[in-house]
Amino acid sequence: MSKEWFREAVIYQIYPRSFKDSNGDGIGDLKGVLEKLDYLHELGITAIWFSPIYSSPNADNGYDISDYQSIMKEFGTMEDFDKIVEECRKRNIKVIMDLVVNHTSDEHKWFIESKKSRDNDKSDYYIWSDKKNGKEPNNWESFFTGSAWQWCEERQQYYLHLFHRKQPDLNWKCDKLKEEIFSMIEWWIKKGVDGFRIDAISYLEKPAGFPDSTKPVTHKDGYVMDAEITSNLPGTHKLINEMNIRLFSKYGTPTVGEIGCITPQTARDYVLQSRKEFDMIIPFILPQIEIDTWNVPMFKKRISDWYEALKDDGWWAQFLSNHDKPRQVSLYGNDKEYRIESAKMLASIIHTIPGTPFVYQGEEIGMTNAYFDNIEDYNDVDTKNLYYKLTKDIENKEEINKIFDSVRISSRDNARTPMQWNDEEFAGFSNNKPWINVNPNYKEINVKKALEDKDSIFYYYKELISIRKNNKIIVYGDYKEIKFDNEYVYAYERNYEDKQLVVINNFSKDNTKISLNYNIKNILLSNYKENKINGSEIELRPYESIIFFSI
Ligand code: TEU
Ligand code: CA
Repeated sequence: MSKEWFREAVIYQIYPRSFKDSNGDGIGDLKGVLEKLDYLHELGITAIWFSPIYSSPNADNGYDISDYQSIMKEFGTMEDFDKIVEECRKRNIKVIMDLVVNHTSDEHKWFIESKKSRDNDKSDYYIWSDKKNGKEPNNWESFFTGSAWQWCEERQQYYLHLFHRKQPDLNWKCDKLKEEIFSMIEWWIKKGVDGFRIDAISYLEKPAGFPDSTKPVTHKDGYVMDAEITSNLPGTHKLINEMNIRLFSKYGTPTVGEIGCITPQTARDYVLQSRKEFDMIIPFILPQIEIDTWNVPMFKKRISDWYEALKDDGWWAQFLSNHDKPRQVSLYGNDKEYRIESAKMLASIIHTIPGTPFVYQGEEIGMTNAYFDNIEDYNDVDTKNLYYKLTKDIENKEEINKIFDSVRISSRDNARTPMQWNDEEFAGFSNNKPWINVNPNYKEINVKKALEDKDSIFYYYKELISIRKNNKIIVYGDYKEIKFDNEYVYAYERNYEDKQLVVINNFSKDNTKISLNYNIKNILLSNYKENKINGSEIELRPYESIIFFSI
């Protein structure tokens, strides 16, 4: 495996809208990020990935881009961005941009032109189709519910939108469009960005003739959610390969592709180095859909399966949180009694299994799900559309509450509440009411408090990041799961050169005893002050995690 900075890195994701507001309009911005670079430097991260900061009408919080080469006005100016790059350089922090090229906003000038007629200059920049039997061309459902097709009066045709109706899909079969996107990417590379996280990139090519999905209809509106039908088609791989050769390899710019609908086997096509596509991918190891059904054995198995499939020549991102998922401590840990222990244990795992760890803002202080009481307090299009679709014809209050509970547990807003900087009003995020409410637990959970307490989750992350930097075994070592009778114990070896690292985690709030066939030579880190080790027997307490060298 070649030694590359992106494998050794720890990447911190900023969701700019919710990170820090510098001018009191309630919306996070780039000057706010500048204020906090020292904080990130203190944590020790190697790179920042910015969720989209381009001009956007915000139908999907910046993932609907109306101009790729300007900054969203709420976030600041291009000068602010250049200043961030400059200040990051001084602190040895790299800058990774989110690249959203499956779709644009319907307010992008290309779309405004394209929709005018069937024969304008940009008429084939998007995916247009006539009516079929007086209706949409097929039964595809958009990711955000409802038909994936939107009727356009002006052009008297439908356009395709796999996501929101304000996010029309680009037509990658059009060479002129492709060249425009490629030169836009080149422009950013020349501007000095160090890498790209590439959004929803497995859907570039759509199947010829737009066939109906044959999956069963699950809702009375008749549309079918079938991400597979537009995923991973040969033309998509061909385009990514071309992007790699003409841009990313040429300039040495690492990429991480966000791929939905993937198995460890199909992932190989995206990340084996010989394929020349991506340097790493974001696999949905435990995707949102499994919120209700995930369990520890499945968690362990996924990690082994991915490792086995990609270990020879591929690489991937490791994360449990991002802006589309619930907070990790709420989902996989225990955000009440054992919030601190379980947040630290989850961090131990992500930072010591193979792959590059991604930290989502606020995770390093153990921020939890939002648990708002009213649907009106949620902002996310996905959450709202789903709630209104599911409750549409239901009158029974109890049933509605049940639906609300399930929707709010998976809501993307859980991760989008403002960063909790201190215990002042609005959590120090802003001096005005933020665009989305602050999590009510900000007085208890905030950065100021974390920085004052040397046992905080923050310092545990800092230590993990530094351990990873100083021990190549964590980056390049082989991985092997260690099996115990107790399914809640998740343990593994990492082996590299003449060293062996062992990590043991108790994924449960119950104590348990295990007997171990390893010498404990040197404990690197644990989330408990003293471990209960007696000869070869270890008693693990709730969410206990121990990282040690055995050779
Ligand atoms: O998410 C992409 C996304 O959600 C799908 O590709 C995912 O694979 C699928 O739902 C799994 O079934 C990205 C962004 O992270 C998200 O915030 C945006 O809303 C979305 O793209 C559209 O740009
Ligand atoms: Ca602001």
